[in-house]
Amino acid sequence: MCFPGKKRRASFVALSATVLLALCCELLSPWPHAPRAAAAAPETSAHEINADGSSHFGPVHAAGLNWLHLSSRHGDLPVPGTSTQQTGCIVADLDKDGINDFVLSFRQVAPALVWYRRNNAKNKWDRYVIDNEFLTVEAGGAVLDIDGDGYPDLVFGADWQGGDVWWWRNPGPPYDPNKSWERHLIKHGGAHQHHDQIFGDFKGTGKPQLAFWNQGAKKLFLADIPPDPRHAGTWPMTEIFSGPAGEGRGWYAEGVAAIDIDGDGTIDLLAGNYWFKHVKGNEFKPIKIADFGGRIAAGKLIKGAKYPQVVINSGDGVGPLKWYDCKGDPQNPADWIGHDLAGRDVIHGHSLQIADIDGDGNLDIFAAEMAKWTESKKEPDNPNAKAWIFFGDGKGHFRKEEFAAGIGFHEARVADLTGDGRMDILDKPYNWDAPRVDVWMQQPAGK
Ligand SMILES: [Ca+2]
Ligand SMILES: [Ca+2]
Ligand SMILES: [Ca+2]
Ligand SMILES: [Ca+2]
Repeated sequence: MCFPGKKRRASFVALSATVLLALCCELLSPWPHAPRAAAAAPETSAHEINADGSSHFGPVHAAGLNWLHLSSRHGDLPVPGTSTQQTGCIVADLDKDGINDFVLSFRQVAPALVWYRRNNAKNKWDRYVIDNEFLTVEAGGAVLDIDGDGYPDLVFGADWQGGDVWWWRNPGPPYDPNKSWERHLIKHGGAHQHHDQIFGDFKGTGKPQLAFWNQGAKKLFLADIPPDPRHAGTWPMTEIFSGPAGEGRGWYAEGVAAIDIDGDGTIDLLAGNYWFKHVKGNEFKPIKIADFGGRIAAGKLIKGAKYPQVVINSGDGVGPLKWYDCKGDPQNPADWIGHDLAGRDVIHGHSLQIADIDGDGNLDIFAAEMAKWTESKKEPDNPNAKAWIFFGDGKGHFRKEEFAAGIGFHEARVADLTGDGRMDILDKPYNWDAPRVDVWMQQPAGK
């Protein structure tokens, strides 16, 4: 706002004039100054405030709600690392203190995984390493207490450069910020790339299985957790689907979710543009929901509906953002009716979350675009990338509100990161302005 017409800059330089002007912007802001996670931002994190708000830190009004925008760019959170390719982002209460923490993954240089441990007493996050080594970790990731010791463990897979899928054992407290967790193999070698995993008891065995895409094989696998997983080696796995799943030409199938779609009381797997009805054993019937696949999420967007609704965003491609409703037979693809949300194609819509963001009791949809994905280019591919919240009324109507423009979103998460019951937004861009991590902490109304 203080720099109308100024183009977004890839790097933030420590010009004293910029620091001074940015400080003036802060002082002239009508917002009260809220306490920051870091009292004094280092000089190198001086920022410019652009007309599109892309680097507007501190208290912001967005999508009709009040947020405190914190960023590693502003010294509010520790910098994730040195990798400029940030892949996965997972929210979980890893230390079981009742407040969510989050995990980021990388694929360019070590470390492979870090977690941000919430320290509410100090209103900040501390960065802990999960794996200090270099691994080419892909986007996705899943959380489950795999070894049954009470602490949630983590799963991620290798990208196009590797055939492994790993799990890391949460050691439990006391945590050492520099000590890597035990890493174990779920899948070793074979076809490369594993973008998206999810746990669920899709076979009705009483114990969750791991469903994951293996893009290099163009297949969806289901793996059983072996007894004594710390000493068992790789997991037994079965292919449950093969072929395209709504991806654009030249792209790959992706996206997983889990919900009881047909209301029979058992959890169902959703992947790409399908849901999968369990037949028996390792046999599943794929049922097409949409023409386009990508990021997929599901929930009761319509209160009292017989079946939950499904939302699909464009993921690693360009396509529609639609929610799908079934009033007939969920096993009949023709009974799934799509309704457009964005009013245009969404460009690399790699963020999609369903949550009651404003706390009115009705589920809302958060969806956002990437600003940059081409690694060889310096300038963003999609400089005016948008993030939206679609506020639901619980009856199938959505009010579209812009949340951000000009900020790269990738694998953004909506979760209460502070334990105050209000939904916050977590974003780590893929390679836009990376390394970087941002949090928008939702503030009480009227503040
Ligand atoms: Ca925690
Ligand atoms: Ca565990
Ligand atoms: Ca709501
Ligand atoms: Ca919160």
